[in-house]
Amino acid sequence: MKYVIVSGGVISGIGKGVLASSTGMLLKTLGLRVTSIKIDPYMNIDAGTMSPLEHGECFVLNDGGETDLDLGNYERYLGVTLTKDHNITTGKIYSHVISRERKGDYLGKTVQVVPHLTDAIQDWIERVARIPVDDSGIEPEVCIIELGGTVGDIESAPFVEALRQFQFRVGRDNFSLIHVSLVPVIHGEQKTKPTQAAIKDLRSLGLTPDMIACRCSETLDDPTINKIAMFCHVGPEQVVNVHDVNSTYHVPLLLLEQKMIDYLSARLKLSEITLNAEDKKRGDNLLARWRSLTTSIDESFEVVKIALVGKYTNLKDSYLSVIKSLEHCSMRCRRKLDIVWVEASDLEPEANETDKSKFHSAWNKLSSADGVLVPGGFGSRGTEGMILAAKWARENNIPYLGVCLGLQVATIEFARNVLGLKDATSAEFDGDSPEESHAVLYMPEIDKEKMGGTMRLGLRPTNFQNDSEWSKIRKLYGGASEVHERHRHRYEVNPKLVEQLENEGMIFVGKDETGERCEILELRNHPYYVATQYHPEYMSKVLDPSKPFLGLVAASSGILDQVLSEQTSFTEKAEF
Ligand SMILES: *[C@@H]1O[C@H](CO)[C@@H](O)[C@H](O)[C@H]1NC(C)=O
Ligand SMILES: *[C@@H]1O[C@H](CO)[C@@H](O)[C@H](O)[C@H]1NC(C)=O
Ligand SMILES: *[C@@H]1O[C@H](CO)[C@@H](O)[C@H](O)[C@H]1NC(C)=O
Ligand SMILES: *[C@@H]1O[C@H](CO)[C@@H](O)[C@H](O)[C@H]1NC(C)=O
Ligand SMILES: *[C@H]1O[C@H](CO)[C@@H](O)[C@H](O)[C@H]1NC(C)=O
Repeated sequence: MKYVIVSGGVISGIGKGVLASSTGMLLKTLGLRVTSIKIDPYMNIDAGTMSPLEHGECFVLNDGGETDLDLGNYERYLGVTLTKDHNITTGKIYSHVISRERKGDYLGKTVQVVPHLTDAIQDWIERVARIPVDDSGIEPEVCIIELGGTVGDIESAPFVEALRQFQFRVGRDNFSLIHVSLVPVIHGEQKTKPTQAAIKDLRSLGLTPDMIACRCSETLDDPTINKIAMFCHVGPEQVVNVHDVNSTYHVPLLLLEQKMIDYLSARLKLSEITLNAEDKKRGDNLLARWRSLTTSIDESFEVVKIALVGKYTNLKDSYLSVIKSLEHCSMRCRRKLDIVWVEASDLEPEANETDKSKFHSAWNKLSSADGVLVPGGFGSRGTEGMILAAKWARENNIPYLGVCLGLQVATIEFARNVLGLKDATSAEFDGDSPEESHAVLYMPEIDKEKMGGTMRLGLRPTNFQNDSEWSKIRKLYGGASEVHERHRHRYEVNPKLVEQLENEGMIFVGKDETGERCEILELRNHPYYVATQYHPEYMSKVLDPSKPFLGLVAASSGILDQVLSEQTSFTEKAEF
């Protein structure tokens, strides 16, 4: 196992995650199997209880783990499936050590940060790195470890110390470190001081950078590179220039141009790993597809405009996977993506009274979009606005995709305006509403009293129903009879209403394995009106976009028929 550590200095939020996943993706093009681990130096044990307002979206894994959105980045770039063990938080590690101490595993010794905590971190890394992350079930050969935060923080100190020891545990040929730094441009001059200071901090903690990746708004000048090399005690070929590019999908090619892989390859003696011809071919194929993808970004000029109707639309991080899925699909459809953010509550009639300009601008944005997306969410604020958006899309033949809450509002809208059940609502929006008005109800098997861990989480199967051959969403899935997607919900469509809804043309084409729980709905006489109870965005990959999203973007671009005819059989999975 070869380990590539990606750490950061100067400030956080300079694209360490993108750099780490791009490096992993490039190593994959050599034919290697790559996995990744994210270290988060915060005390929370998991991200499920963290506010999306503060922390961005909560990402859900196959095994139901709710994690930080960075793990999503790795899944999307590397085409892998990670588990909840692939993120290490300070809280998790401490609680692991403390519970071992309680069990008496340390035989009465004084339990300390060094060596007990640092050993626990190293053991954890070694164990998790070996977990197979793709369909082959083969142990990966390279593990990318992203160390969150910045080196030198109090928070990350135990992890830095653990990594320092780890380089000796695994040996020099098996450990390399990429440090991401920032080169600010002030009055037209590229400043290297922050980078010098960051590298000094790193060295004083016992870690030596193999590569220094410099984030800069512009291309680094040669004198800057030489200066960094000289003051940081590395060769100029070890300074990588990561300037701003058209999109983050261009970063792997930027790194490739700078021969980063050649350097890493020599440094880690990657050529000693024996690969069969098939793996090599898969790597070449991956590189070719990535190249054509980035050209398609540069060459798409026609715009597709998708209205995203949600709440807190000013906090775009809380919809990160949704945005990424839309990006993947628009690249596939060769369109430039324009997301119009519509605050759902601004669509409600009350907004017409309180703030006319917001109300009009929200409706203006909604009605000028090519397609409408209502993503998942919790709580009741803005749901009336989402219901109005679903109605707009249904009545005006505008492509619509509803995810989770988006499926529930579509059902309520249909129940109210087509079935004439004027009081239809969800048990979530109004707890005091009479039971017979519940088009959406609390999942019966779930205990209402406990808040944490009571959701239906993770990968679950959905079966397409008999007589659903006409369904566009089924065709998008290559005519599959069963699909597996990730869930995160507490409420579901009332099964008692299904027959009535279906008689009027809202067909539940996908249900869970019991045949009771509604998973996918689709309108028969509509260009594209699909909603899913699961969250398809969590499994979207750069080179293998999520199908329900692909349908939305293709229908909104007017090329759904073309995409449907190209859709390969489900068994023939995209080669990653
Ligand atoms: C790297 O790891 C391999 C196998 O895990 C081991 O045999 C080798 O000695 C290590 N390299 C060094 C320089 O320690
Ligand atoms: C960025 O995109 C433009 C067109 O949109 C293209 O001409 C240019 O070459 C791209 N730049 C890079 C670095 O790919
Ligand atoms: C908004 O309110 C005005 C009166 O204040 C009313 O004339 C108008 O019809 C309302 N617009 C909509 C779309 O409800
Ligand atoms: C579809 O029909 C077949 C045979 O009629 C039956 O065995 C199967 O259970 C049905 N599947 C579903 C999902 O209803
Ligand atoms: C990662 O997060 C999940 C849930 O968010 C948690 O259950 C798991 O223990 C975490 N893994 C580590 C290694 O901290």
